[in-house]
Amino acid sequence: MAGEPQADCLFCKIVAGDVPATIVRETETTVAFRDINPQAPTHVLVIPKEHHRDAATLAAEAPQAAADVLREAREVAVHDGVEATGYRVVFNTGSGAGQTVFHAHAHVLGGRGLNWPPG
Ligand code: IU
Repeated sequence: MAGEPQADCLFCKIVAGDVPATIVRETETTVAFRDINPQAPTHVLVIPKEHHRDAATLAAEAPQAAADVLREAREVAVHDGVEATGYRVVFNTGSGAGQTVFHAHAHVLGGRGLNWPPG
């Protein structure tokens, strides 16, 4: 069923507390934790607690949770003090775009200059 935890999903295990992560913020519907391989001084992943494979599926199946993730992205930027200077929110969607973990997540990147277009 849509949103149910998946036994083989790393991020579902982080939500359950079965895999450790450096948690930045947690709400009723989301968890934000530091990326294990940071690409910027602030690199935090915001995930819905429910399992949805990518941002497109999340938006279609659980639009309120998608909104919660976006709101939390901003809260993370405030928490890390990067909101004023600017930050980037990225949803890699599909393997061709670089998605490697198939539980929807927003990357929140900040704390350094960010180029455009991205690589
Ligand atoms: P992607 O958009 O699916 O490529 O992002 C997955 C991210 O998850 C990537 O930046 C990894 O460094 C990160 N990550 C993590 O934080 N902890 C882990 O145990 C694993 C991946 I595996």
